[in-house]
Amino acid sequence: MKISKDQIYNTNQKKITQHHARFDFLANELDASGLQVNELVDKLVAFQVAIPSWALGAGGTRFGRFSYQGEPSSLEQKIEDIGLLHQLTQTAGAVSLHIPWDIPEDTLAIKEKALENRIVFDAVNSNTFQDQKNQAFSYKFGSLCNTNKAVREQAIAHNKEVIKIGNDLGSKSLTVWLADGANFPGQNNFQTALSHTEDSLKEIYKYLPEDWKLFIEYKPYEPNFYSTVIQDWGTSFMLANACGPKAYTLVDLGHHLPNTNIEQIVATLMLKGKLGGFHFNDSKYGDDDVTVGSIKPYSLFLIFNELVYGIENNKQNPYPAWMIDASHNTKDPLEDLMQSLEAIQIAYAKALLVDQTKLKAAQQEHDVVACQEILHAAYNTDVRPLVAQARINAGGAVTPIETYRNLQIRQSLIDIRGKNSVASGL
Ligand code: LRH
Ligand code: MN
Ligand code: MN
Repeated sequence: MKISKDQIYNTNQKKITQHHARFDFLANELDASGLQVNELVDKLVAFQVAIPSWALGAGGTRFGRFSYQGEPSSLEQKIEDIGLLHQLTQTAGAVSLHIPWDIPEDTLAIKEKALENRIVFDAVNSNTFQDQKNQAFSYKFGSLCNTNKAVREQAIAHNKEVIKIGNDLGSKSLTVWLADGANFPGQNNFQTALSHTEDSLKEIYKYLPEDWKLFIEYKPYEPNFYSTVIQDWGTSFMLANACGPKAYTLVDLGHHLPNTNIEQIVATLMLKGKLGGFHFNDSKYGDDDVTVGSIKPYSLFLIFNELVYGIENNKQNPYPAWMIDASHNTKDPLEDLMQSLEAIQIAYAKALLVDQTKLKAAQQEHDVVACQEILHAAYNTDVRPLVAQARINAGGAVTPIETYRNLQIRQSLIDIRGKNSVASGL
């Protein structure tokens, strides 16, 4: 199903007078402080975030999963859902596939479906954290780190296969996240596990097409609760350096121990030109995968402040690949993703407001209070009219969730797909 441009336009008309009043008020203020409002809006229009193929259905925990009606049950339907998100928000122009959860059966048909929905293929994700049917060896005791060479070879072969699938679709990057680790002390030899992982990643790297990137994701714990081989950004960074210039670290916001200074990690990686990819979500305790900006919006702003600084100043760092990596246990996944996209745009817009020249001067003067005031001035600005204006300029909805509800999109999806459809994935 698709939303017509007229439907969006007509719904927008009910909101547009109010929006203009809010936008003009903010634009005047920003203009007075020397900001180029049009440039800000253009930057927001250009900011696109990939939606993972596993985020379109209801997620769950190991205690249960409560399905959501009208869930997409094929990759085609998932791409259609991303198409809907993109029509409403104009921010979700890419999909990130997880293999083998979402193997395209007919590559040409999938490419066509994506094109129809104006969706491009972002990073492809390999999966060596679960055993698949008809697999010769188990990953129970690790994949790329396994002490058994045959297991490592199987995991390397899978990654090569994922690269091949991605290449056929037009992807340009592979994300590797490993669950490899140990549940108990003594189970693994740390050095052996790390060496095997490095050697295996180098094998995968060798197979990477010239214009591809390899993203190495880290995570401190889970599913292994004593140690994880690629536990932190330092390990990922070291492995990326060992692989070569096309390998980068991927930061997932939920993959840090509580109170980790993620913005500092971002700054360090960008300075070294090694921040390749980014997974957005929010977290209270661990890898909670809750809606972006729902728990720590100020942290998200501080992280974006470093991203904006890095994009501006660290030409040695490629433009990062953005993806939402969240799970939807109680909400309509599409509504949840719209909330996440809005939170990302808000944090980005606020970071764009930071007066970098003044901040530098205040830092130079050791004026700590002024430094903090400059960040607060940006953070406390209500930038929602800017974000809405970016959507309007791109042909999206002034208020995406309200429009989605008014147009009764979920009901239409249930009518088409039924109440009991189930999405593949986590
Ligand atoms: C691991 C992870 C990784 C993906 C996804 C399913 O926790 O963040 O990025 O494989 O979850
Ligand atoms: Mn992730
Ligand atoms: Mn995760």
